[in-house]
Amino acid sequence: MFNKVLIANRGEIAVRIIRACRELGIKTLAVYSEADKESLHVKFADGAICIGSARAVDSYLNMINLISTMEVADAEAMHPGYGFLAENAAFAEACEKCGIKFIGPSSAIIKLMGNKVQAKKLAEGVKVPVLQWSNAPIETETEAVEVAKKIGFPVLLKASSGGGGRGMKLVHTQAAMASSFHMARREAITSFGDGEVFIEKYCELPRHVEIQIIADDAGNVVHLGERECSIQRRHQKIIEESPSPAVDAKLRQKMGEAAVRLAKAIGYTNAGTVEFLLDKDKKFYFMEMNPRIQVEHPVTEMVTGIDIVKEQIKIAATKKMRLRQRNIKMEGHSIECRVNAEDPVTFVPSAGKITELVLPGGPGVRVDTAIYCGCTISPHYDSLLAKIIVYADTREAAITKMSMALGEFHLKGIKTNVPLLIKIMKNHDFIAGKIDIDFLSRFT
Ligand code: MV4
Repeated sequence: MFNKVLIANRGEIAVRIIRACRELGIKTLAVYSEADKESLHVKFADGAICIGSARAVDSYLNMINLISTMEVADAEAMHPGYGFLAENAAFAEACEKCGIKFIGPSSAIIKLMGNKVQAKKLAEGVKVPVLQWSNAPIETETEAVEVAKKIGFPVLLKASSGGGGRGMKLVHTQAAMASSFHMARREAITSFGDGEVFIEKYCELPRHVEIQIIADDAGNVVHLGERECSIQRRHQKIIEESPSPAVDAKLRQKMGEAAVRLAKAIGYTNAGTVEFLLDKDKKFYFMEMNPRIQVEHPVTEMVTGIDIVKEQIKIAATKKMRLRQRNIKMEGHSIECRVNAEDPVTFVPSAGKITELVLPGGPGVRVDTAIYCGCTISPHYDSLLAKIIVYADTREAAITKMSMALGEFHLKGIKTNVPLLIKIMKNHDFIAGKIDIDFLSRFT
């Protein structure tokens, strides 16, 4: 096992990783920006080193400072969490070259999955369903029109190096294609430094359902079932649950096996998530693979009893895991609500000092957070304050428990989206499990 792990992140996920390390008997080294001197992850870790100023590019995204900190402090491994450098192939490669274990898949896998055209081809190769597409990058507007006519409008233009919904253009008619094509290409160059785009059949009002997988270096791959993540705004999820109200045991097995096939085909290691769209006919289509721990991992932990972060660290250290598919059982129902520092109506971020704080608790209530009474929420980072996760026998009981937990949440000093979350828990479509990726835009 590792002696010391550096946590290249902040906030609740840094605290989550420190807890996993401590259980495994590993020393933890936090890094922090000048804005985070008083942060909980700094107080929790065995040691902490300042790596730069408040702006993320100067600190949490500063690869040179991070690598030299690991060298100086003698950390053998680094956990990137999510966001920041978690999916940066160059950073993973730099760690590999310096003999520092990056806790996640190899840089080659991160690079491979970063290209959505390659990822789709690999998925198709192992019979994982994909939406009808151009089968290759699109080079000219003439080609774009031809392909779109063959597939049938509406279609989506997507950037090969995009992902997470960035760099997509919906095209309804042939007349709109030329300008959309050039716009998509230009945006892809500015945002990702890569103008490659492709075309995909547009899927209307799908659900976002993703499969958690875990793989070791000995070729063992398991899936931990699905998460329903349809309740989102501008690709920021706010409520996730497991199991999905749309997925039964048979569909779960099909989606799980598809995710495992893809992971095996590319020699994936460590934890990962295979993202699917699920259409109204309950047909599923591969979208992308996320090579990182995700914000919403706790709902899977609650229904499977598996500590995914500990598994990540154990696999990185020993190359092996003890998980086998036949031993993995999903039981009960879990829901996560993301409490954000933002206006519940306008979604404008809110920064400042938390002057009063009471967190919910009781049986089946878990709160993953790095906030405390008296702490200051900086405007420099994302607005996630806390994740409230509940566990109960049934979905209905989980919704009741979440309503109670949200009611207990009391915070003064900044605005939060808790009033919005409380409203959603009372919504009849939500209660009936009738949700899709446009739920929130209809709701607000
Ligand atoms: C789509 C789609 C509809 N049709 N592809 C956005 C995230 C990225 N992983 C894929 N995304 C989408 N791809 C086709 N062919 C709709 C979305 C989409 C979406 C997907 C999941 C969760 C939220 C979303 C919000 C808007 C659009």
